[in-house]
Amino acid sequence: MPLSSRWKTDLSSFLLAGFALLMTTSIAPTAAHAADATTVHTLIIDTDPGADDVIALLFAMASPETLKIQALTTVAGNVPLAKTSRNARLAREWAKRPDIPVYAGAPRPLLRTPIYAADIHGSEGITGVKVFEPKQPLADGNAVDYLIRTLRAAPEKSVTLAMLGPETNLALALTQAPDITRGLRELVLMGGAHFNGGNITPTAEFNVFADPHAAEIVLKSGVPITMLPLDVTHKILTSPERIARLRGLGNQAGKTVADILDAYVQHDMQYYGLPGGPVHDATVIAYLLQPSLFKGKQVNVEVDSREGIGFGQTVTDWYGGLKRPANVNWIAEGDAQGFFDLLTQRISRLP
Ligand SMILES: [Ca+2]
Repeated sequence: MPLSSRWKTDLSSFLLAGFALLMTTSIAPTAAHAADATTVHTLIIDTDPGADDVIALLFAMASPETLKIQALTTVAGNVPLAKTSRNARLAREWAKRPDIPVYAGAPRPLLRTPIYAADIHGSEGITGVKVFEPKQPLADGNAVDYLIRTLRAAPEKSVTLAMLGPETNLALALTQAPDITRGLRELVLMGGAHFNGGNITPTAEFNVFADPHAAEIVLKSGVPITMLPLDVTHKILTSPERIARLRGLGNQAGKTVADILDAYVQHDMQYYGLPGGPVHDATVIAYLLQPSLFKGKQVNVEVDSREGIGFGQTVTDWYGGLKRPANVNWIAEGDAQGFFDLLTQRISRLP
């Protein structure tokens, strides 16, 4: 190798090393992004309804003073995309929020074979209630394009993205337009499992397992991330009294949520031997509304995206043994009664 080209190689290695160092440094969030109870969020909700998604969406749409919802974006997950999109529109209709557009996004994961969860959420994706075709259609255009366009136009660090399904839409947006991280304030996502173990394999949680490659892209994005994993959602369980309070509100939404929960929690109570069922995605909304209900820790989280027994596992370095930069505020504890009090109070506002 001539001297000049060797020098060039050394220079590019040096530059690459510098870039890698910069990237590593930028992964660490600048601060714990736990918002306080009065924080107003400009919010996009990415979702795959899903019984618990529908409850989360009603919860969020009933909180307009805190959550300025710009759009719902849908993704294939619990059921195929046409049904998750229909269910998001149903939730919008039930909450009487025609002002919120619904954009359909990715119909399948990045690389893996699509999987669904009809055994938990029913073939229509919502348990315990009759589904129908809502009046208001989808918004024109694709959710991925919507995310890119909106985040590019947004002021720096202004948009919170709540993610309630597989993370395919944001992964596609980040791949096509890496600059969109600038517009993001925080990602708050339901996903992953560490202390609890998985719910789709012994180690993997459904949202991450349904698209591990997308989760890997999102976790490496450098955007501040809060994750609500099974570790916390399996501690916030329904009880007959908690469901009865929702049913007793006297409005249609309270009855709908109670009907969905009565059917939805049966599988998990039986399978895990729990005294009640988790309402996974709704914890994301509770965290946005009242973060003091939750406790977590800044840790390094990586995804096993190799097909094998650990496929889709979130490898959560709770004790910091790997000495890698923290990229996630990992929520491990939550106030179950506080969660159900807040949910019930907000659902009472709906028709
Ligand atoms: Ca979901």
